[in-house]
Amino acid sequence: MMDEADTDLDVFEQAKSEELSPSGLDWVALPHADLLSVEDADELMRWRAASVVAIVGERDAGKTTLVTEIYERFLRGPFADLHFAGSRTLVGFERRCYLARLVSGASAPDTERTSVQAGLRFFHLGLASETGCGRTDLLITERAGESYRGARNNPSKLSEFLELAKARTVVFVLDGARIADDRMREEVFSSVRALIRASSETNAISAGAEIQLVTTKIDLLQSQALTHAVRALAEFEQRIEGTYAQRFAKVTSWRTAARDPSGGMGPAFGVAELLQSWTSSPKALPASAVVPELYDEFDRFLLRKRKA
Ligand SMILES: Nc1nc2c(ncn2[C@@H]2O[C@H](COP(=O)(O)OP(=O)(O)OP(=O)(O)O)[C@@H](O)[C@H]2O)c(=O)[nH]1
Ligand SMILES: [Mg+2]
Repeated sequence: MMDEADTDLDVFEQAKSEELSPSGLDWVALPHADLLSVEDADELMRWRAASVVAIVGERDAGKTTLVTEIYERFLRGPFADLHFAGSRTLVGFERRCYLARLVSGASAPDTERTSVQAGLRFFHLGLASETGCGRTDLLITERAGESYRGARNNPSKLSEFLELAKARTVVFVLDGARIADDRMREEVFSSVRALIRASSETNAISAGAEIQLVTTKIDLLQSQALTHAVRALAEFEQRIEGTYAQRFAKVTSWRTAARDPSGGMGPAFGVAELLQSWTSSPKALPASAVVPELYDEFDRFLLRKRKA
């Protein structure tokens, strides 16, 4: 029997296989499709008018689940009267959806905790209206809740949160699970109140931005025994809306259950309306943006085009 070392080499076959696997130099690098870095997001905004939605909230508040459930809805077809028109972060969405799917083998849907080390990242969503006219691109932030802890008592830290200055919509997420808990409710309110006050005092958020109070996990606040908690939440929302209505373009409140594990509230409860608001709120210039003096007709044409 001929052993392997004695086998003749077929040079023609070898040449053919080299043709099929060209040298590394000819390979085309595909986009990584994971979440975008700040540089990637800036690059995208240079050629597309994207709106930044900053999602701010404590650890475990339900920030990542809220965003990934929007993507999950689009996998099934149009959602919130909008069509999915593409995403530069498909892999990032898929990775974060994995634990919520049956295929993960988990006994209940879950979301992996966002890593503090990853810093600020962006999900990208391209959306088109059902009528087919007009496309909107959203850049939605992903940052670990732990990162915002330090800023509560130290307003000077807010300038490190680039997303606040860039955002046209700033979502302050209130964890419904903690609002349901008599021992934690006041801490949730005072934490969000402190962040909004500090952002307002330091001009960290553009005056043209919309501020949204979004309570997640509303499925955990449905029991009759928790009507006092829901009342306290409504009072908190009214107080914030009253205090900051003149300071920002809009202050609004929302209740969602992006993923009720019992299924009682249906998928993505309250999320469609929220998504629609992100695609239709007024355009805000970043706090730091200064429009230079415009001299010639081309500059003025650009300005008229932006306003149109
Ligand atoms: N009951 C209920 N649980 C939810 C809902 N949405 C999210 N959760 C759960 O809340 C937990 C935290 O969700 P995440 O989305 O990871 O929270 P996060 O704010 O991104 O947390 P960090 O990444 O640590 O900042 C997960 O176990 C989710 O399954 C909901 O609508 N209802
Ligand atoms: Mg997260």
